[in-house]
Amino acid sequence: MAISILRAVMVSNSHCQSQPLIHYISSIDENAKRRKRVVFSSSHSSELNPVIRSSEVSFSFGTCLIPHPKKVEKGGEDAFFVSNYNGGVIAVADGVSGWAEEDVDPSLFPRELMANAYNFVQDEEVNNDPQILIRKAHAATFSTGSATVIVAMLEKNGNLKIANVGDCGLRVIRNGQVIFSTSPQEHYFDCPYQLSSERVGQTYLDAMVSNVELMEGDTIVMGSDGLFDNVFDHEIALTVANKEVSEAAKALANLANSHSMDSNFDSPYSLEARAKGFEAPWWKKVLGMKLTGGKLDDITVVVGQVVNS
Ligand SMILES: [Mn+2]
Repeated sequence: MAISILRAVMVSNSHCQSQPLIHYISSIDENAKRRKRVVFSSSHSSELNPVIRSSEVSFSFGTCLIPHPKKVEKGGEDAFFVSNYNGGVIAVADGVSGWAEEDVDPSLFPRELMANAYNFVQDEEVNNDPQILIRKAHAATFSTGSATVIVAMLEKNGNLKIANVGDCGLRVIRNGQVIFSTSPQEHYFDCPYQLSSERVGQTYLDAMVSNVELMEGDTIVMGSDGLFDNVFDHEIALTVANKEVSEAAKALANLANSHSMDSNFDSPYSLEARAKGFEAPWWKKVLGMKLTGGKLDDITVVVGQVVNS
């Protein structure tokens, strides 16, 4: 992030690579999770009349990460994890690329942050609160750098808790429509709120916190700005429709990747750039063209479908 490149770059490597740098899936027994919880009524404790409680839900996940074409070898500067803890926990962090100018590898901070967050998922003090998870993960991170971060934790009753610092994002899709969207936080164009190793950065207290009641069949899409700067919400809803989660994640990342390299595509990023007063390069203006194009970036996509567990 934080590099406002609006140009087309031809690269041959546009297929999805599933090489997340921090990518954990906890080893909860899937069979145990899938069993319906059956309880017996207290007044008539008869095994012939079990009372089936309203069912519990959890996420089924698909993920895809496509690094920036110039950062393929190192795997890019996004990091993420998914965990099956409780109803499911997902998080994405995006390293601020400006650190490269200070001879700091921008991928170190987000990777350590995600590794720490993963380790704190079951922490008693965290207690299913994504904002506290961000606090503890940030406090335990000693790499130099900074990152935007989003964390979402699903409870088995369907309550999704989200905490977001910066311009990663999350969408909830129900019946083909985006019914919930996080909003990006930024200081100014291309400079998002960010957790940092330095005092100037933001903290968990700056996180935007949201709660959404999810239902079986809902789909959530979490991603870095590389997704949301290149793909509109209506495209996200259309792309995930009727797809299995890993196919949906791959299709979204591929769509973001192709838009990011298309100098004629009027992307969410170019719309925002124009709204903030940025203009097209002189040669485009001479031709009567406006500022367009996708944004080259690391692209991380996590798709979660709410299923009965
Ligand atoms: Mn980014």
